[in-house]
Amino acid sequence: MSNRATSTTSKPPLYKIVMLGDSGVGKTSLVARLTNPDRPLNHDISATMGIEFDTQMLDTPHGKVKAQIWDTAGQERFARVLLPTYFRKAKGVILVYDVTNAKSFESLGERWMTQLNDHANSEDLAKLLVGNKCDLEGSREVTKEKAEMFCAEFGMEHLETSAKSGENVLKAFERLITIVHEKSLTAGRGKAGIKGMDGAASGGLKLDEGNVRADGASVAAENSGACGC
Ligand SMILES: Nc1nc2c(ncn2[C@@H]2O[C@H](COP(=O)(O)OP(=O)(O)OP(=O)(O)O)[C@@H](O)[C@H]2O)c(=O)[nH]1
Ligand SMILES: [Mg+2]
Repeated sequence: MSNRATSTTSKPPLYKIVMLGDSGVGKTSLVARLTNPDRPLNHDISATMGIEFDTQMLDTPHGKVKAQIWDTAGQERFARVLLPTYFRKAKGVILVYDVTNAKSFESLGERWMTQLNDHANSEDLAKLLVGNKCDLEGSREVTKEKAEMFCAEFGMEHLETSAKSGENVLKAFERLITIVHEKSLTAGRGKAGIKGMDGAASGGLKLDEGNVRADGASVAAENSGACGC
């Protein structure tokens, strides 16, 4: 009885997850669709120039968990500087490509998986591959088979989404957070999550080009203060 009382009143664990992928694949649009499901897609959305994060409560088969979703900049000049901050304490990554843009898919192997391995302990990170813009079937350049071969190589699951129609958007975030939570429970760290962020529902850091140092040093990490993790 007392155990049950404790479990129902305890705070859900909080996990940091990161959106990665080329500029324009729809990372910001996916997060916006998740956090504001009824708002139409904003086609005039501007490229992310730093880091923004939102928190969202999500369901898993093991109860509710809170996801702190870091929406990152796909543009090289921002991403290079910010990568260490993106990956710090992250537990999961959604690798996003655009099903109508073969280059964005090739970038996953050529660029983003390398960055992941360089900056994070890839084995510890839960990963999900997401092919966005599946509403644009007539312009498709990346087949599901190709994406599934990539998943088999790197050991991850695959979903196609549309931030425009909402298809599979909630499912993608719930799937990744379930894998993250299960990894944590298996490792006996179910209550761990990330600490010190409870008060921050959203936040971020915006860079302009003047803030981006050519040597790739993390100006963001020095200046941020946006995150205690
Ligand atoms: N048709 C369609 N368009 C989409 C979809 N998702 C995003 N878009 C459009 O694609 C463009 C780029 O979307 P963003 O969400 O800004 O892309 P991003 O990955 O955040 O880009 P960066 O911030 O530069 O890294 C916008 O014009 C969106 O409206 C989708 O599922 N379907
Ligand atoms: Mg963006």
